Amino acid sequence: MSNMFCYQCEQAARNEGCTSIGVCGKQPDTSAMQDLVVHAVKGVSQYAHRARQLGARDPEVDQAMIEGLFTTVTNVNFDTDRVEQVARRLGSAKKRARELYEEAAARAGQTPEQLSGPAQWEPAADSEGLKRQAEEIGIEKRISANGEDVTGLQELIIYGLKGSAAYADHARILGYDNEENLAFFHETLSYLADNPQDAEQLTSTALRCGELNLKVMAQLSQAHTDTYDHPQPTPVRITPVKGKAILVSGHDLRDLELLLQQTEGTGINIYTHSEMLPAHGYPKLNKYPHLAGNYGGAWQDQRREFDAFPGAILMTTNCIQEPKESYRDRIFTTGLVAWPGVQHIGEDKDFTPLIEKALAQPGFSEDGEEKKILTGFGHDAVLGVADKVIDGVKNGAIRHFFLIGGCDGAKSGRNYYTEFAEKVPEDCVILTLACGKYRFNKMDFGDIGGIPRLLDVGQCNDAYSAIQIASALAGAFECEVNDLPLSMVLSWYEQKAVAILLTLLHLGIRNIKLGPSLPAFVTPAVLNVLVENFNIAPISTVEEDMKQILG
Ligand code: SF4
Ligand code: SF3
Repeated sequence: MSNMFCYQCEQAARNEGCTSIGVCGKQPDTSAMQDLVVHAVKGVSQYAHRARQLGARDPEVDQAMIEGLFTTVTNVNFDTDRVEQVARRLGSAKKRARELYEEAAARAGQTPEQLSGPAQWEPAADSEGLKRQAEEIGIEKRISANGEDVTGLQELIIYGLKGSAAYADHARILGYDNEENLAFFHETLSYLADNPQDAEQLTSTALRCGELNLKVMAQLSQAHTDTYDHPQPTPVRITPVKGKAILVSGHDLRDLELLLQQTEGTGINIYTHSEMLPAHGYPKLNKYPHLAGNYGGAWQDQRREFDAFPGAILMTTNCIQEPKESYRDRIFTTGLVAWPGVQHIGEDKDFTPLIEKALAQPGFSEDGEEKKILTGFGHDAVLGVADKVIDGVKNGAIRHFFLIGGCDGAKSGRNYYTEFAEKVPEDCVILTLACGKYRFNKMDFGDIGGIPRLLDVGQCNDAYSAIQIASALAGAFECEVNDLPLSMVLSWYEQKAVAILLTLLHLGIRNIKLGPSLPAFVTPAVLNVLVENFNIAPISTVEEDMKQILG
């Protein structure tokens, strides 16, 4: 057995799995503790699912499950001690869920089931004990017992749930919860706890996770638009403004809002980084005059860019990389993100240490030359000009739509997406979302009859908006989404992308092109099923793919 085994993201070593240290920087101890967290979450859900069926639930149990899953998403938490705390909290949540179940069963006059598997797990007294427990339940153990196909399918489901848990957590932070969605999380985790073997059933459950993710993304979209209004097309400055500065990365709009409030009148300018860019499109965030602009590119460039940033930095979610010494004392984490030794802003969201750090830094000494890009093309904004778009298609001004979206990453093969965007013919429109857009979002694509050729729909979770746009177009043309002049050329990196992919498959979307490489946990047998049913294909060359799409 290797020191660790993880193959949940696109960076998996040799496209097989990381076995001595994560390519992302995850250490074996952290990896083991994360395996244990996933195991513990399953145990919690075995009880919580049964309790729910008898009408009993506890928000703290639900929260522990959601946060447990989110903690193990790629590039979120690298701090073994913190992950251990999460595991221990899940131990308590399991105890609570068990009581809930047993009390509810007693009320209903039933004898509670004696549950086996993860439900039996009790946290060991010390870290070493936890590590030994983790060794017993690692992925490699399951591969030897269940084979690669079944394990891969089980993991596909877990990764989809992890992605959805991240979105559910963002919604929950804004006060949006959904009983039906939580019930599905518990039910599916409880199903996995039974170590299911039927490949067909596992595949259909994975697609049901896609359906769950659609609902969760819809809820998050509503949370965002209810709280911050519908995004509007908004020019965003991408060059610095003279003065003190804080850079905010990740996906959590609430953290950004709180920071904007706490920095009002301090003279500090706030810049968005990576997945925070779409925040500028929301009227109730953009109203703050000190939300000055967007800085840098996607997550994998952060070590160079944070180094050069003359202020303090806040990571609200993934993707964090190992901080360089040069900025280790001016980067902060909050929420579920953590890196050992990096200062963490707790649940009180008192950003004072971050603000003080920013004030002690030099800030930008002068204004950069003014340059702007556009964001804020959520479904409300795009559907607001639907008539124009539909006319454009009918009169031949718009030939085709390309959704070029997804995660960015470090692999050189990702140049494909830059090149693809460059080669999209001038009578075609590009929709984009998530952090993959940084490969091309500073290029000038011009417009077609006043409609910009590049429409930034938002964060990865705004795949919901893209789906709304596609459905509305299909409605207008009285056809299926698959029959629209629309092609999806997607890039994946972490588990939110897995969840979104499952959503698209659940919706029956065919002909997706996926890169830069296919997931290591999708075995050839499983891939065959996906190809047969959905004609999903790995990206090849830009020329070939473009020719195939446009005929
Ligand atoms: Fe490797 Fe990705 Fe797992 Fe990190 S998250 S250890 S890079 S497979
Ligand atoms: Fe990017 Fe990490 Fe996935 Fe929300 S920030 S998309 S990779």
